[in-house]
Amino acid sequence: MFSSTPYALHRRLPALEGGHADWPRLIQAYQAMATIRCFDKKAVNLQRTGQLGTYASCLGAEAITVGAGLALQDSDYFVPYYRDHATQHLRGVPLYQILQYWGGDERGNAFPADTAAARDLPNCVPIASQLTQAAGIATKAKLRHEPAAVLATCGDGATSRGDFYESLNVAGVWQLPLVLMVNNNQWAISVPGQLQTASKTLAHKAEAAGIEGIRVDGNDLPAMLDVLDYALDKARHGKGATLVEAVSYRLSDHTTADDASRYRKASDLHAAWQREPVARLRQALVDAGHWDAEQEKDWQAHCQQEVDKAVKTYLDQPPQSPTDMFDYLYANLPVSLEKQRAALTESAGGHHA
Ligand SMILES: Cc1ncc(C[n+]2csc(CCOP(=O)(O)OP(=O)(O)O)c2C)c(N)n1
Ligand SMILES: [Mg+2]
Repeated sequence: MFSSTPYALHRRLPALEGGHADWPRLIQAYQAMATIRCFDKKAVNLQRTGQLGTYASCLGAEAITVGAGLALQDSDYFVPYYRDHATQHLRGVPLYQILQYWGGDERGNAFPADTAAARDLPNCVPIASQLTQAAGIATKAKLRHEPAAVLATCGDGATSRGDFYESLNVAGVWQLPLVLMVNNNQWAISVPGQLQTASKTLAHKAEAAGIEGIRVDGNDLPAMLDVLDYALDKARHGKGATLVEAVSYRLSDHTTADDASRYRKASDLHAAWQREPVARLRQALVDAGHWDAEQEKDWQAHCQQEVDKAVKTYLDQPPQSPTDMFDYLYANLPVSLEKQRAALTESAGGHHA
């Protein structure tokens, strides 16, 4: 059971005390982390070979994004940012749809209706704007007395935006069932943490809003589960909002459109790899006798198969209709766009309309 020491970094690894660990859940978490790492590598390769658009890697964020997926319940709401591929997948979005989204295809955002993802929002490109939307969903959940939590995520750079402070403020004053989780991966594109804020930690930003702020080692999956289980449960039971700062390190470029070697020291990157989350959890499972080399080999083969299947499904999709850019934007199209849609349909000779 997690109990918060204000702003101390919560950690569980490398030592996992045997009796208290939920081994089946940790194994499931490790498998999901290995799957998303395999997916991530393939997605970057697809972009490099012209088969995917610009892609934001989640390398180094696996414990955060998988922790979120496992701590959320189906009746909760998830409001993601663009490095949350594993959470989306665990909520029910197939991997091929995640590729579709990053391939610029709106159909990737039509999450399957029979999954938890159906209540979630798609990615929001303007930094931090998703947080005010999450506060709105949390307000709805509270007014309707739903026993549900809203989890919204963002990066460290997003915490400098007005939307972030507005969301925190309203979460505090209205006691919203909101958990706001920051993936502090130390960089906002080329801006390092020390140029982002003079705040002692990002979790301290909760203080002015009158809500609880917790710092957790974002490379430590069991610690992530402790904190998210606690904060989401608190939200579901009407006990208020939490700001979670998950401290990680972005092991990738910002996106495939970036080259981090131009501003990040190779020695910093090398040091960060020593703390990376996937190997850390695997080692803890192996040390405790809950994972071995054979299971690892089988699971890696399974991951590769799943990812290859997803890539094939993605590449085999018929092209999207050009009218999708209108049809996925509004429930009722404004008159001016009706005209543009009709003109497009006409110029396309009626194809795909
Ligand atoms: C309002 C707004 N300003 C600028 C951008 C361009 N932009 C995209 S990602 C990014 C950095 C965000 O950094 P952070 O919040 O730390 O998230 P990370 O990418 O590190 O996970 C910026 C400035 C944007 N998308 N929206
Ligand atoms: Mg960042």
